[in-house]
Amino acid sequence: MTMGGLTLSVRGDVLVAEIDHPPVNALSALVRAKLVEMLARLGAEERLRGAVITGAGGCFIGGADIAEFDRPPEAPLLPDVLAMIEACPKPVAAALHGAALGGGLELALACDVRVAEPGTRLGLPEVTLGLIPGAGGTQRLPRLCGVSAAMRLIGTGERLGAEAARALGVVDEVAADAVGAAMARLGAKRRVSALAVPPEAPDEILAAEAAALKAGKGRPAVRAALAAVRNAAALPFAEGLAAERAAFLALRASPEAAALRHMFFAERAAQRLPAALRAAPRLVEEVAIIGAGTMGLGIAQATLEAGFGVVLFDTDAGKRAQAGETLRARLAERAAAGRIAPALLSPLRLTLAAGWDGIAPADLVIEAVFEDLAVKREVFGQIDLHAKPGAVLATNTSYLDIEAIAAATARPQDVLGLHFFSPANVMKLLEVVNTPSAAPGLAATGMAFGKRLGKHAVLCGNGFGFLGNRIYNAYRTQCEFMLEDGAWPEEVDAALEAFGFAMGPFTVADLSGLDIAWRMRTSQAATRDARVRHVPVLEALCEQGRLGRKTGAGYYTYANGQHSAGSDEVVRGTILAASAARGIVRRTLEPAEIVRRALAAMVNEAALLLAEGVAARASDIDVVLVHGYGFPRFRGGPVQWARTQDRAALARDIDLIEAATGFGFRRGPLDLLLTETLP
Ligand code: T1G
Repeated sequence: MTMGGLTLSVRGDVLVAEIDHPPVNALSALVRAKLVEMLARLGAEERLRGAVITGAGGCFIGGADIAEFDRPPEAPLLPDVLAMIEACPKPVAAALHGAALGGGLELALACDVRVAEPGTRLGLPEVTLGLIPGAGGTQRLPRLCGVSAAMRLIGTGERLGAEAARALGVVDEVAADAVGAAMARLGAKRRVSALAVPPEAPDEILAAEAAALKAGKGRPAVRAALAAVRNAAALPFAEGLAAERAAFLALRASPEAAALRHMFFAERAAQRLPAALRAAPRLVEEVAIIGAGTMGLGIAQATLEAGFGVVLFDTDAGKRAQAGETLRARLAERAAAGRIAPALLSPLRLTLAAGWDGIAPADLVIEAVFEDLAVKREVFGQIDLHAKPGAVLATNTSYLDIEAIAAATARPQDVLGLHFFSPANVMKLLEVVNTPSAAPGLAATGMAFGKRLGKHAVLCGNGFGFLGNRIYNAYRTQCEFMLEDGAWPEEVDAALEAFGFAMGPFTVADLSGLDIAWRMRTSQAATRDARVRHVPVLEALCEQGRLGRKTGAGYYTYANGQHSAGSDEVVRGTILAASAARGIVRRTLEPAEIVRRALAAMVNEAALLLAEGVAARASDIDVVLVHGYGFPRFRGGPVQWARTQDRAALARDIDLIEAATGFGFRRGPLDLLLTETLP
């Protein structure tokens, strides 16, 4: 019998309750109500000796319904439903497969028996949403696996495999027929809440706590989760449960939890192409990569690790051979560390092409050569001559005009931008840059390829700097204005790192090398409008040989790989000269002003990008900035941050940056950015 959300059937004398609530059987209010009805039926029918709860489709239960967290809690509450399972006089088992996460695992922990199919992933990932388990997970899990293991699992949100869960005592058995095995195990009630927490050496617990705090960067949810788990060993179950619930409800209402929920849904929304671009992607199995430099190597590694065949071509035979050795060594290392399947190495699907004809079998060709339009056009002329018809021709350019590159071929309809971020085998972001001349399915092919690489692929229009670099340039330009206005590099960096950025803009600039921007700015100098405010500090530092960390000095000085706490007299002298040349009377900038001006620059540029159609949706911008530019995830990205700000204050901040920028400033449509909902 299907009750919408739950299908009941009777096998022998056991009631089988299959949760059927696509796509992940989230424990919505409907499902919770059906579970209560199921328990009533179990108790009422004499012939039934117990029940097995399982999930339809690809997983057991993907968790509580995250979409419900923006609304007031709705009865029956999950903790109450789980209490009813434990209070039920008849045994209830959980048969797990696919994923048993969050509230899903908590439901299983409230059962008397847990059996998992091989391949099941189990976990309590609530801290990744700025929460803690809110349905008894922090109290029941330690009673099965001990406090230190529970701290590691709950404090990091990591997921366990079925065998590891059995070894920890979290599941009783791993069986291919989890439902059958669970039925066989139905016997006396075994309430987890009645178990004692296994005793452990205090230093075990301290070590686990320290590790989880470090992994979670000490975020509030991690601290709360660890405190809740500690309670399991210190308080009676009911008290520990009440404390857990109170902590959960407080976090659920926090801006950080809202931001992390926003990121969860924004990452998934980014996978959805606008209707006009939705089409079947082309089949891609063989990928040719042109250029065996840092980016080409990183892209090749990511592509091999995702199971594609790779042809790597570089005109330099030495570079090609070296690249082959490096790739083989890297993948062997990754397999030995258990990060990739060893089968990928036997045999490694890597071919080093000695000539352009080697790219002929490729379904996708990715160019990763020097960032110069003439060079890229020349390479695309060759690709056009040798790639098979129907192959997708992609450029890894980070800001050049895709259409200008495509024009070097006779097939612009097959040319796409695939902007990877360095190191390409590590960074999760991929900008998929579409052009108006692209054939149907081309963008879909890029997005599907990115997803198979395990990346957050985000669709972009073909505008200068696409999404991330355009916004980051606006942010960094505003920060350079602040140097002239009165701040030192270390003050700007410190304010933005306190906000949550992994590194401030001047530390980043030194790390990536000032010469990248120097080359671009020098090339643009002749055509730059003299009325546009331009801060000449970076060029002045480069002219003094200060290219950043790699030369031992940039905005900071470097010794033994560490950067100096502050800027030195050379940098300060250069900045003072710039301020004087512009007639600026320097003033102190407080951290709050630094943050608001820097963020306003991002928000304003985001509004322009959305209005220009370079961004398909506002939340895509958050995915780009969090996954490509170190924007703190717990803030949810610049758009989510802007939505939490007082509108008038935000408008005043944009007035500030408009005044600081002067000629050429373009104000973006803030309302459009802040009211757009996820399509
Ligand atoms: N709630 C609502 N929607 C969810 C969801 C959830 N828990 N999980 C997934 N979805 C949607 C998702 O938005 C997408 O929607 C579709 O399902 C497929 O997701 C009380 C408080 C289960 C491993 O953190 O890890 O329980 O875009 O693309 O790759 O203590 O989804 O198609 O419209 O990710 O096959 C804790 C989150 C919640 C697990 C499946 N649980 N989900 O991966 O599909 S808080 C989690 C996942 C909680 C309790 C606490 C994965 C998955 P759309 P997908 P997938």
